[in-house]
Amino acid sequence: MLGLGNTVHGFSVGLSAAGGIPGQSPKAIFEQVFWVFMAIGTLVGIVVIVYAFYNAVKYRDEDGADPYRDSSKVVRPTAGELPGSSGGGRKLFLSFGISAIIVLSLIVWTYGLLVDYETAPSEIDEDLTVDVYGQRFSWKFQYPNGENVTNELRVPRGKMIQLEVTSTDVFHNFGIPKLGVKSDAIPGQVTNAWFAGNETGTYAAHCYELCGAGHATMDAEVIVMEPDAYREWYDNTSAAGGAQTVSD
Ligand SMILES: [Cu+2]
Repeated sequence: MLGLGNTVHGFSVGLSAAGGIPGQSPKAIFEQVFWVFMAIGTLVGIVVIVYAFYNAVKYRDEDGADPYRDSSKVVRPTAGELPGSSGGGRKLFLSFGISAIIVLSLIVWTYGLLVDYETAPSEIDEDLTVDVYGQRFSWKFQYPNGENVTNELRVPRGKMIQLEVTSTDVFHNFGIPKLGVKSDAIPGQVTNAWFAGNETGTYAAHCYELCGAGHATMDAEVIVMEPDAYREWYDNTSAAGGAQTVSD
């Protein structure tokens, strides 16, 4: 179990490292789970459908040639009886066995990944922890240097960003669909979320908890910037004492 967990951990770190991002992006984890389930589901579906067609053709009714028409010639199993000595028992055992192995492996593997998901990456820069406040009907982002921005979150590309999400009034839910972020915003409670933007650009964030008449307009922009441009912006925010930095 431990060994498997480590393997899984190594695999997902390897995947996200390929994208140039330290730690694991939740989006990458869920995409991995989705594609593995999709592949196995498709494979099992093909096997079942092909086998069903094979049997439908093999045991098809050719006029007059069907021995099962004559019920006196058919030996039917009774309730509670395993299929007879013609290999049916082995078939039953095999299909149950293979199904159990597939399902149990998927459960263990998925839970291994979700444990990783629940653990915040340790490499997050303290500078990149942003407090997110939901309030009817806008989002306030507060940076470690005290800078406050409403409805606009700037982050550097290729870095893991930690969000500490809460609300100042009612339940909200902060989500950035394209970046795989979705987090409850609950008054009196802080919910952690983390993500990384691989490509620069502007992404839409919305509120995903019906919170009143302005819910539909409770949107924000997430701007993924080149790290240098971000650093320049951050160092010149009013809360960082941008004017002083210039006079230094
Ligand atoms: Cu809301």
